Amino acid sequence: MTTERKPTNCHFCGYCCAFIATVEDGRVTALEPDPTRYPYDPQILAGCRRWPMNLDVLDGADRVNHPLKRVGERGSGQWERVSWDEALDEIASRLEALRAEHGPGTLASMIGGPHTSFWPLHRFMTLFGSPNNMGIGQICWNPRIWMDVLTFGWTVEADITDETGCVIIWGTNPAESDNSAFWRALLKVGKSDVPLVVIDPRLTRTARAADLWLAPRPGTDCVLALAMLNVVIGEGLVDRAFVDEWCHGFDELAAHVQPFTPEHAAEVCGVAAEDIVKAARLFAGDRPSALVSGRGIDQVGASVAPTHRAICCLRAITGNVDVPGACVLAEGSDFVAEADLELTLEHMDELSERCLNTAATPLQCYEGYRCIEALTERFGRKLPARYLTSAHPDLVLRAMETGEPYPVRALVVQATNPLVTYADTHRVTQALMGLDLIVVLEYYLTPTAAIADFVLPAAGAIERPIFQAHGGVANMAYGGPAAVAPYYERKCDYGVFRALGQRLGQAAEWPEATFEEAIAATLEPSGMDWDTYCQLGLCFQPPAYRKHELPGADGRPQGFATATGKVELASEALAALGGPRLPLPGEPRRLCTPDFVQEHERAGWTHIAMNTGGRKQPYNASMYLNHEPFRTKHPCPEVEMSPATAERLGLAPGDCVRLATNRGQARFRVATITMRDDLVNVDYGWWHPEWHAAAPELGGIWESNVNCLTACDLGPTEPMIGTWSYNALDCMIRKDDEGLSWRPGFSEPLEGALVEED
Ligand SMILES: Nc1nc2c(c(=O)[nH]1)N[C@H]1C(S)=C(S)[C@@H](COP(=O)(O)OP(=O)(O)OC[C@H]3O[C@@H](n4cnc5c(=O)[nH]c(N)nc54)[C@H](O)[C@@H]3O)O[C@H]1N2
Ligand SMILES: Nc1nc2c(c(=O)[nH]1)N[C@H]1C(S)=C(S)[C@@H](COP(=O)(O)OP(=O)(O)OC[C@H]3O[C@@H](n4cnc5c(=O)[nH]c(N)nc54)[C@H](O)[C@@H]3O)O[C@H]1N2
Ligand code: SF4
Ligand SMILES: [Mo]
Repeated sequence: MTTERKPTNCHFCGYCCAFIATVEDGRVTALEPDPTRYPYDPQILAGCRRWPMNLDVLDGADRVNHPLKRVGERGSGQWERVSWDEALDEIASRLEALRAEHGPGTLASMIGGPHTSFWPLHRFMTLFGSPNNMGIGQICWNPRIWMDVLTFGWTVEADITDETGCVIIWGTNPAESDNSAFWRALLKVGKSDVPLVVIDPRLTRTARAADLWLAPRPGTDCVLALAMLNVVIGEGLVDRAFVDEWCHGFDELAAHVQPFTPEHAAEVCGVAAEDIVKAARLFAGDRPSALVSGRGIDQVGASVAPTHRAICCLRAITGNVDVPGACVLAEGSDFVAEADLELTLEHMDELSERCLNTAATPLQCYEGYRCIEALTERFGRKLPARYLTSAHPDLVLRAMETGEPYPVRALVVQATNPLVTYADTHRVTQALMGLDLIVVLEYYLTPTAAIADFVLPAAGAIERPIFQAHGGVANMAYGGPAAVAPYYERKCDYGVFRALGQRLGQAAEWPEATFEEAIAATLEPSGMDWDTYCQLGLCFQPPAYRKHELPGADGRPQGFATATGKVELASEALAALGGPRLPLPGEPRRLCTPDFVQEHERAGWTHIAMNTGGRKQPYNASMYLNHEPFRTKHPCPEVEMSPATAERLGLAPGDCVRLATNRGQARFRVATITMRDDLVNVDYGWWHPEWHAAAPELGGIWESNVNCLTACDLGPTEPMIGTWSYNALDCMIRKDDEGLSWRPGFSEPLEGALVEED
């Protein structure tokens, strides 16, 4: 027997902590934190409940270990084990035939959160000729990235240091979502005399650490931010020197925010006017101020872009741009940019021609990308292209449903479980059930995998190398090597797309035989080799501050990578794409039509405001529900509300309720917490991994899956990016006497479990 100690990384969250694996004859027998490599933080590890599961996941009884091919009806749960060659040969030939019949756009893809590297899939899609990659861009990452780049010429990151004089945490709850150095830094701020302001309708653990907690009505943050601008300008708290020299459109902005008084905002947002004034004064104080925002304002539909724009303006006019203690503009990467790895730029014209977004979302499409990239490119930076052009699910689903403007007949799903995590489960399921070919790369037989034609076994952390680069918007990548070769017949995602690409005439564009070699080639321009990367776990250059003051080619300060060279308070770039120069709030999304509300009210339901998906440890979206210790401790999908709201609805903690919208229904258990009244906050991601994966149960997705209620259709979405809403929604609610079929730990479906909704 040979025993080795191998460096490797956990990848149960984006933090990718460093570990050492004890490997005996190719199998990992133990895992311990590695203090010699990045990232290592004993406090994070002590607070993390997930990493001890690594060995269970690595060799879990429910893992998919061999390629599976569907033999019965779609979703019937009848599989045949096939070899990789059989699977890849057949997938390639079916894709080739579909492309010949319908054109390259006929292949769509879906991805999820940052579980793995997605550029290999995107390179495959580019070379296949399809722009139809769907993902989480519009609702998770893009709104902030786009608005930062439009306003400042690149993305900004909060820079919380000893110099920081105030921190605002806006619509994010790192206490549950980000067990990292950042959450620990916030706890320190909370305990110091530096004021911490948290803006969240719920009194989260993050909000508990705050000196000032604002609990606005969901979706009204744009008005709140405009009112803060009104206070800063009205009270003369503006950083005059920065504004005069470096901001474009200040007078226009000043006139624009005049009607947005704190009193007006108090009415709209349901927050005391004094608190709005207080927050604005704190942020505009003498010392640098940092601001971090999150999903709470990323997923509010039409208001998302203007909210981010207003926040950008707030940073700018208070002089909190690229200075220590406030925020720092990231640098472009020294390693190969994601846009180059995807090969998207070389194929822009043909992709753009087939792009469904162009007419619908003028920023989130290849034309929009081109306009903005022309600005950032002057500074030698390339934005990741596929995320920022990702296809709108409403349009791709429509092309699946109707064949218009061309038929989308095939789908590759990588590291996502769209039957649970994408909006409008009924629609997604129906559209996918009608496809000719679905290929799912997974760890498990999820509900989505259950309706595939092929389920391909994906190698996970520890058995594949990791290169986490956040789309390359900063000069930072981290990760390390695999400790072992993939178990059973699992393959690294890269290997799957390369092998498929080779079968479809892409061989020349996949020169590196392994993901390891591909990472080494990616790192090369930075001067770091693979061995050094593995040893350090990190490739990073810290960004400089005040980069706009550095001399450009003509010896004058280089300014910002925008059309005017300044911070664009009034956005010329948005205006050029047909958008608004200045931020104005949009209408919230309504999921219940007036008729639907009336009819349900007559039957004893109550209409109420709804948020979904506030993060909770230890779960992640639809993952880890198959881990018995977690389920025993956190057995039920919950709907949170304030005690006063529960009383008004005649509910008590532990009661079961049914929620409904025009799209569908789902059931949850009531929990009461301190939060805004007349609002419910609903868990997302719930299914029963221990139930039958096959249709019609599909692992219980019809029971407590909040995305049975949501929608992604264009129209009520944000007009430039296409962001749909998971927050600032509405639903009908009533007590449900049937109870939940959820039990602590695992159980078979109960008699009467909700299979399809009534
Ligand atoms: N209602 C509502 N819906 C939401 C949200 C919300 O707040 N409310 N949030 C949205 C957001 S921000 C996001 S990011 C998405 C997240 O949505 P998803 O990313 O779809 O969520 P997960 O459940 O984490 O799904 C990951 C799946 O990928 C598999 N997987 C994990 N790692 C790998 C890997 O390395 N390779 C492969 N091939 N498979 C892997 C897992 O087994 C799991 O089934 O959900 C979105 N949907
Ligand atoms: N445990 C766990 N951690 C995760 C994930 C997970 O699924 N589970 N998912 C990962 C992913 S994909 C993402 S994108 C991140 C997201 O991480 P976060 O950005 O922290 O997301 P949430 O926890 O949903 O926090 C959003 C907060 O915004 C509040 N909110 C909702 N609507 C509004 C509004 O209109 N205005 C304001 N001001 N606040 C609002 C909610 O009450 C909630 O507390 O977390 C990551 N980390
Ligand atoms: S789950 Fe995240 S925080 Fe925990 S060990 Fe893994 S990477 Fe680190
Ligand atoms: Mo996300």
